[in-house]
Amino acid sequence: MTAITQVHARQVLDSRGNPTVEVEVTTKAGFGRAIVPSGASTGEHEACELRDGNPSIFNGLSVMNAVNNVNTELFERVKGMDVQDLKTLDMTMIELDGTPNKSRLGANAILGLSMAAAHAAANEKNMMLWEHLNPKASRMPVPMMNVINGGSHADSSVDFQEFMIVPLGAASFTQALRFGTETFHALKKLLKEAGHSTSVGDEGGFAPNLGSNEEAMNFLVAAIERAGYVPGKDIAIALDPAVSEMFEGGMYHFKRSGGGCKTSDEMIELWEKWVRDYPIVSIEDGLDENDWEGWKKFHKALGKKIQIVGDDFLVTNTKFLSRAISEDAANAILIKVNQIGSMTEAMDAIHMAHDAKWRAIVSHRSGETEDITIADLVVAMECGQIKTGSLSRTDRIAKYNQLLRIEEALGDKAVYINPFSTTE
Ligand code: 2PG
Ligand code: MG
Repeated sequence: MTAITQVHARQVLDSRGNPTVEVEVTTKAGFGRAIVPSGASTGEHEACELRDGNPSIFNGLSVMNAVNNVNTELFERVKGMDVQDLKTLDMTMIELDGTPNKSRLGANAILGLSMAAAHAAANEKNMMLWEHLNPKASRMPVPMMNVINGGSHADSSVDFQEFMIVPLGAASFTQALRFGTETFHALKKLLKEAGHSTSVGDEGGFAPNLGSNEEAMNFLVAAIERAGYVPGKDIAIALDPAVSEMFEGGMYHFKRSGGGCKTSDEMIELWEKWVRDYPIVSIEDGLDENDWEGWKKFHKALGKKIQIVGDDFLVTNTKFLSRAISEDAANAILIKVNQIGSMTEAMDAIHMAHDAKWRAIVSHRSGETEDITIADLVVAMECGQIKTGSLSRTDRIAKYNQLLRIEEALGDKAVYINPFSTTE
């Protein structure tokens, strides 16, 4: 009953208008469909996103080779396999690929099939995906909502990529979504009043040309207050400056704001100052992805006060994560399914983090679609935090709407916990 009978992939578009892979998996009693996301500020050690590279077609970004790999080689291999055994399915595909970073068949091909198979397995049982993956799950995630977009996600004068609001004082996910949305609208009014543009960047957050990175922080705090909330108590701030993008020749360059450059130690000093001045609970990729010594210092300086998250630094990879755990180089990992290229490996990274008492935050990519797999994944894995963009654009809202459905399905069982209320 649970054997895979059909697999079909096609090329579709993501939220930036770039091609990506959609996969459908069919069994006798089930059907699943999934679309693979795509990043802009990608980590150096991410799994390989296979693109065709023909400059005259979709600027080289078409994914027909990955699509064909799903429809031929991968389908041939997984045909007849048990869709309920995701681990074996994923390991089989990884083995068939045979490279360390999935560069032969494409991480986008393998992940598309992996996610679609998970949906088909849930569909066979007539369950929501989260429930199929973990029927005991009850913890809803606290969202990190990226309401000001800069860096590689916008054409603005802001160097840092993501300024996020975190409604940690809400009583439920549904209420958190309201807190965040009201703050988003308050921010829009404040920006308008100050004569700034309210057009949005890749993740649906505003992308104004501000005088400095600090000005973005001041706008966030003012928006939280304007919406009637208490900064730090009801709504805190999380940052993803994604500074690997600013790192060149051993220095961090503030090119967009014209703020000169800084050394690794000076970046840590900047973060210490910001943590003193603003209600910050989390900083992701505050240093370059290869600056291991810097990360250790950074963690030593601030790891007791705030969450220090490795994204480009750890690329959802247990190899990097285990090193970071043993070297005390951070205290949390961002989980992006396409950084590693299969559901099983992403879940392994979450387990490894939790076993080490680290936090794991499930995340979207800047290039997204209507696919909502990560909303179910974060609940199933009981991570307690999700990063999935701003409060505009359907590619971001789709995940929030799915979380509303999940919270409703959980009913009285749903719990919403402030992950920052206890210091670990
Ligand atoms: C990040 C992500 C998602 P991208 O850096 O965390 O917000 O961006 O997908 O471009 O890597
Ligand atoms: Mg990041």
